[in-house]
Amino acid sequence: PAGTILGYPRIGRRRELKRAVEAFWAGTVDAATLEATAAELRAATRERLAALGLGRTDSAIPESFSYYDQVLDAAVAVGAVPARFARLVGADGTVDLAGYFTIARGEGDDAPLEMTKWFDSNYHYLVPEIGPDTSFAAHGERLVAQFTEAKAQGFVTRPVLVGPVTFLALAKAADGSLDGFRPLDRLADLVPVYAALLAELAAAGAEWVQLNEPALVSESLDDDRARVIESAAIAYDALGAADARPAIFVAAPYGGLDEALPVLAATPVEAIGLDLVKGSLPAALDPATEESLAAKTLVAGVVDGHNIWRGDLAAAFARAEAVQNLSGSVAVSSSTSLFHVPHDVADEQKLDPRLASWLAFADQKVEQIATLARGLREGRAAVETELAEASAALADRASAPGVRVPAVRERLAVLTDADFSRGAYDERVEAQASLGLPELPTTTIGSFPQTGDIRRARARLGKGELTAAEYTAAMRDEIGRVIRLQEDLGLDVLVHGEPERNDMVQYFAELLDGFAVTEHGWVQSYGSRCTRPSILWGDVSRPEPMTVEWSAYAQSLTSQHVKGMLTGPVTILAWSFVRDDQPLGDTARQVALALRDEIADLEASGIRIIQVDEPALRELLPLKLAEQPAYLDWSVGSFRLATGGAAPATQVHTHLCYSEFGVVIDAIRDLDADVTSIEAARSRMEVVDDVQRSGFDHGIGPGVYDIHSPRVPSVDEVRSLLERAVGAIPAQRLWVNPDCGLKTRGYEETVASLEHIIEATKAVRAEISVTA
Ligand code: THG
Ligand code: ZN
Repeated sequence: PAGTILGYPRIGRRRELKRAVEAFWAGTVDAATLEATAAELRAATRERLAALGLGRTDSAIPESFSYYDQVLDAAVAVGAVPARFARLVGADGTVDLAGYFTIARGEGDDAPLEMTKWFDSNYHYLVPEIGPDTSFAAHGERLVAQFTEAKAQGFVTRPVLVGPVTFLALAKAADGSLDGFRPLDRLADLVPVYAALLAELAAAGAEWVQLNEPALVSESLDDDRARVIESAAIAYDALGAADARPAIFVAAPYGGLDEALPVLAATPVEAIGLDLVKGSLPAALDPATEESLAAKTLVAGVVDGHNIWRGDLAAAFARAEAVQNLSGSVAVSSSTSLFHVPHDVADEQKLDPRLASWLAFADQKVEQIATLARGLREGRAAVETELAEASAALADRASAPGVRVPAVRERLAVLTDADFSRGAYDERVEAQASLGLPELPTTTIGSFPQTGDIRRARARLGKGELTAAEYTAAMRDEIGRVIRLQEDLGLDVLVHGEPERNDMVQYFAELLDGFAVTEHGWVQSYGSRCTRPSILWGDVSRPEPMTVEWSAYAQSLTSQHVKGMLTGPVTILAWSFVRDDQPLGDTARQVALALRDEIADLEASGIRIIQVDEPALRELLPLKLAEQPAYLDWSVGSFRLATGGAAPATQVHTHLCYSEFGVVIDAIRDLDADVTSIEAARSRMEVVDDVQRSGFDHGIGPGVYDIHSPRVPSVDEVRSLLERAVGAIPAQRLWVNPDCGLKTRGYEETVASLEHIIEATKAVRAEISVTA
């Protein structure tokens, strides 16, 4: 048995690809230079993976590079370029690098492909647009070139591509498609194109190809699950029957295949990848499935590709051994691609060595896989030392100071239902009347543009070029400017603008006990953008107030209300690497208690409105329906625990990003925030209908300005959005705000947009008072 991985980080150990791609966009390097940087990165990755124990010539190393996104790569490989970008397709049907990035990022009035979350991860992919007339044509040039490049380097690697079922299941119907059309309707047209791609790869000498089909584990797709599974049978029966092709490895990360396993097993594919971290081996298999699986290679995903823990290697070995009962041909693998984790723990010289010994980033995981594969080959005794070392690290972690803090645990143990409730909403509305807010109050989500000056000040603080006092003074200046600007604009509820925050999660992680931050632990979020998730390793508590000084300072500058701004427990978990040794709900409640104390301190300092953001609430929703109620229970519960101590007269706000609210609208209602702001500008207030239909009866601020684009909405545009909202939601409960924070925007468009929002609000207020 060999070891393999489903994929490897592609942005580079020091984000070399990000830098090169952004330089290409800026016009400071040409396409050939970018191609050369990318080729160097791929070459270095292959050498590194071989050095860590993957085979050089047995197709164990995946070609999982992407310049921007693997779903866009698949769209380009099958020629599915939206009509508005037809000009980017050359005479030979290919799209060059510049064109590829244009599809990803848009140009002029041509909007980019939409971006949305990749399964239950923090990665965002580009959504293909497929209509009844979308033409498909095989363009395997890049796949073939990378395989050939590897061969010249002395490797036989394994090309990787998003599979046809997942590609279509993740696509959206192109504009103009008839009602009821689904991209999966085009499966029969797409499969021959995949067959042609396989033929090109076989001709180049590829022995294996990996087709990623995570759609087969999800129960949360737009398409009916039975249809998705049936599509897999059709696609892989057809691809299996193609005469010139490499061996096919279908990988199914992010969960168990469950009822899709017998269907996939019945197709002629040569290998199936099982996620044995999120999923498990089926307890009982029908004889036909047993027989089919016995004839295939089973790729046992026993090393977690989605977290950074070294974990229980002996247990992973036992799981891999169990797979050997199903087939004589087993490979050991990661459960998912490793692109969800940073490169190498060894890069983290400032991390506490004890904590570092509990961790495994991508390179450590590859070593673990190589160890397990050797154990299967040579017997457990051959790897006993490595298994024992991992177990010892695990035991050390369990008993280390800070992992279990009695005072934190005692506080959790005595919580009662009353701690999760703020009392009747109507009574809170009455108590909050003293806030003296106008009808249709205007506000922003929290952050104002992070200027170069702000970022430079933070960088200089880090390098010791600014003292803490100088940094604080610079941030206070900025807060003063932002407060004055909002007063001049005529906003009703002000914010301090969050200049002091590098990131809405990392800021809190750096101030809470139980977290560690990394130096180089970047993971790709989308395109060239990365985040550096903090490591939540121990019991969480708050040594001292985190935001009070900034908020109180801002409040001291104005007679209007300034919102206190916190990040909610679910989002803090979702955007960190979270401990795996206790239920997420327990961890979330610890974070919630720290935030609860912060809210009490904000109240004591005179802050009357406090926003607790939960943009990731939808993001962590499990793919399996059976797991969703428990998730919603702990996630909503932790928000209620964080805010449950706020006085009735304190107005609690929350903010959620993304517009797919249908699914979680009940959960949003259960949060019981007094006011909820949500994205709506891009979905043209459709969300208002969702809100109305659900009977949501608290304050709501559907965003009237799409901050994801530099475009300034006109007064009329905002006014018509507001009129639509006023028609559906009583004016006493309606707030007016942009649809997200302004951090990534420039000042010019921010000011213009806010002016238009305020003018539109005045007009609508006048209309209401006339009709009233
Ligand atoms: N913070 C964290 N995680 C997140 C988001 C966040 N995950 C989901 C969502 N927001 C992802 N969105 C972004 C948006 C912008 C960037 C990254 C993810 C970004 N990153 C900078 C870059 O790559 O150049 C680096 C930022 C930095 O220097 O800290 O712009 O808001 N935790
Ligand atoms: Zn948002």
